[in-house]
Amino acid sequence: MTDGPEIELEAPAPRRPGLLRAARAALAAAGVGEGHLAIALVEAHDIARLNHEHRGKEEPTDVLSFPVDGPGPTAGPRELGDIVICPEHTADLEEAVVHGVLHLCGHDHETDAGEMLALQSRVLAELARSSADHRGAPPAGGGGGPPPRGGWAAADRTRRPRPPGQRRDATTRAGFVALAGRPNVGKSTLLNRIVGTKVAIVSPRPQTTRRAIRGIATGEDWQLVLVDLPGSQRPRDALTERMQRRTERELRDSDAALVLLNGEQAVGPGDRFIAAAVTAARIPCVVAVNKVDALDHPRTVAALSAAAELELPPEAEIFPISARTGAGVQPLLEALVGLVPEGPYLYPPEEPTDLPAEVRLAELVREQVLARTREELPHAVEVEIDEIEDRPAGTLVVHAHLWAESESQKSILVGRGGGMVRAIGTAARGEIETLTGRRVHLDLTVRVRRDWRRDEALLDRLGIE
Ligand SMILES: Nc1nc2c(ncn2[C@@H]2O[C@H](COP(=O)(O)OP(=O)(O)OP(=O)(O)O)[C@@H](O)[C@H]2O)c(=O)[nH]1
Ligand SMILES: [Mg+2]
Repeated sequence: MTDGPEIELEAPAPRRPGLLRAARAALAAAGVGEGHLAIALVEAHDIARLNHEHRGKEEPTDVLSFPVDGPGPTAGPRELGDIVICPEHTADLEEAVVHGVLHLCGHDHETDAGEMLALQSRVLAELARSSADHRGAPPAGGGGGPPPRGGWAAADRTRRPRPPGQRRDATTRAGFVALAGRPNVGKSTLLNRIVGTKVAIVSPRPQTTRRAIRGIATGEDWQLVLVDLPGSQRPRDALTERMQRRTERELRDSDAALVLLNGEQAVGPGDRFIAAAVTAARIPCVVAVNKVDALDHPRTVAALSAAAELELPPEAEIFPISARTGAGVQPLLEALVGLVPEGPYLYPPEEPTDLPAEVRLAELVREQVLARTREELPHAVEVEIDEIEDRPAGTLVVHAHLWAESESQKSILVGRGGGMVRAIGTAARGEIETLTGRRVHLDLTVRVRRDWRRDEALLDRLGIE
């Protein structure tokens, strides 16, 4: 028995699932059923250095392959080697992955009689066909045309916006959109509204979102992967430092950004800081002024003109919206679709998020903690799912625990006679049942771990990158 080849993708977030698919297809085409390889996406100066060291060429290039084990017998699964790709110098990342993988598998287009490039074309055509099938798009005419190009690296930022639902040929648009905004402006509420289901938890407390949560919205011919960023703020500990670093990284790696403002509050230094970060990331952006349901007309007008004062690229449009009621969200969505590049879908259209099940469930429990606690306590609690048991009778048994930072926090969370933890458990169980459509038994325990927010190993384990 084999689990198939193991592929490590060392790409700056967000994840690039299409690259793994391309690597698997190329391995299968080369007849490699087992082995390990790594793919790294790097900056131009890194690939230029490698190109110089290994090939004596001074300039950056698109892809380099470093095979390890040859096709002969090995003691264990084959160590295929590494592929290094520079997206900045690559027109088609999928093609680069397939090219690199075929090299690692022992093919060489410089010495063969055209076999490697023929195999590469076949793999790419097959990938294009399967992603068209996946989307339910009509098959490419006659099947003989060139495979469509992948859309990640070749983002053309000058395209005119095109409203969703309006099909043009068989092309699709897809991309990552970073939701940037101060804590509590309504980023998670908006993400859930656009995705159509609860992916990110919401609370009246600032800094509710700790991880960059991706929500996937798919229309007839577009897909937006919305990255719900933790609200930007001054880093105070390892946890908030990670949240901040994550924000900067996600912004750099996104195709577009949405700067969200809270219409109920004046534009402040936090908003200006975010505007500067978005401008520095040099990605197209739009601005949305949220919570206009709570504003009268003059206040809405004032909030919109304050938004126009932010230092953002002049083409950034401004939209008044209410994430809570949905007002104004459709035109905003259409503008966002216009900002992402043409290209194939990045995730299966039926998936609303790429969050692992454990994290989604843990967040639903944490949402109930946030709803019931005050002051410092909401920030002092994290939830970890220990185990999810799938009972044959159809019940899902979820074992989880709440981390608190001190005994006194623990006793608040447990509550008199266990009342608080029971209330959290009952409400969270309802949410988990709604999400999974299963009967759920939730087993919650409260534990103390001093300074968990500074505990890098625990943060790793909790998936807070
Ligand atoms: N009135 C009104 N309230 C809203 C709207 N959108 C969000 N809220 C409320 O604002 C609060 C914060 O919403 P979240 O979606 O958690 O905000 P966030 O920006 O994700 O916050 P962090 O994760 O802490 O950065 C919640 O109480 C929401 O119910 C809106 O359109 N109108
Ligand atoms: Mg949030």
